[in-house]
Amino acid sequence: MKKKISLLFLAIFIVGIMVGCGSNESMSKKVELRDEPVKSSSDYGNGTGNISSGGTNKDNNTTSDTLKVGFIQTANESGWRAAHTQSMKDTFDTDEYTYTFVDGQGDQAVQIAGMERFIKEAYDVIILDPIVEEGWDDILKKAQNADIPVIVVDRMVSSDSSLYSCWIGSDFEKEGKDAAQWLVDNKGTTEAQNIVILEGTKGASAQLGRTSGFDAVISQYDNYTVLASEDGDFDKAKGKELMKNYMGRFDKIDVIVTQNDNMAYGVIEAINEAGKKPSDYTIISFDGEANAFKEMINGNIAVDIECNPLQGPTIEAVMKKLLAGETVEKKLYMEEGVYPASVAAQEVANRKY
Ligand code: GYE
Repeated sequence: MKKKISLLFLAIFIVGIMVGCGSNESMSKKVELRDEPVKSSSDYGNGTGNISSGGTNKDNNTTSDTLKVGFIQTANESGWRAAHTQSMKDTFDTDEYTYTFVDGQGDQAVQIAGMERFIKEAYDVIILDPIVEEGWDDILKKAQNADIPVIVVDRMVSSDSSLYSCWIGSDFEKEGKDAAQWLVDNKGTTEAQNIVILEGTKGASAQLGRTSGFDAVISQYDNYTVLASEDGDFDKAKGKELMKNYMGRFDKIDVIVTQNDNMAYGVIEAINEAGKKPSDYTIISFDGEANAFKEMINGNIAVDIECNPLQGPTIEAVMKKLLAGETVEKKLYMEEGVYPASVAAQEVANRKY
């Protein structure tokens, strides 16, 4: 009997949710719509001062003659992410567009629900930043059947490229190779070097590319040994825990590769708390946040491989071409560089995120 009653309650609850999904307000409980990024990129580091891309923004414009652009973000896990969200807002939250932002909250199901919503409400364009590469076929087909172009940004989907209009982002494989090449150029090919790697979110393009690119180069040299390469989820606290774990497990660590700056901040804290010095290691990081440049000036990070989050204007230019019926590149890479600590002091003022 008890079981029957609880099943009944469960059924009422599920129907309640489904009915609720019809209205924007209830939908926003699951697919949270946020006008503001929760934090700016400066909130993620150890440094102070607001160095986010800034810009003036207005409330959502909902007149029918503006182009409806829906953007689905991954989450708000890093300074890089905050800068990316801000760049999109600066570009699209203007009089020219009706701009709706969905915070994916690190959950692919929330992202898919966001896509469903934009399809149902007949948006003109959907911009998707997929948390992981797998699992997009069905919803992309749905968007295609509804004739809504989907621009995939930052991370990639593994779906057939006929299912979306184009992709704009970073060459993660190259970033991984650049990191390893810098290491080989600076630490040589004879002295034994033990490496630990802190990987980003499993299955995310940035994790996959940075891991395989680094491995492709470093595996050619016998003096480099990867002791461990484990998941830190692009998260500062998880990165810190993982670094503590590595220090407990391995006696001799020479090189630490953290697949984003956020995890590097956690790594630095873990090393300091263990009574050691970050400068005793070669720490390689990715993203190129201003806070990481400050850490390079402090001697705590050796090199940062840039990953450019300021994609809004590039995405807008491609979107306009697409809507004008022009052909666009199926894959478009952002420009980015490699910044060793030696240039950090002269470059830090130029960092926009
Ligand atoms: O490196 C990391 C963020 O997908 C390139 O995601 C992006 C990565 C970036 O959380 O900081």
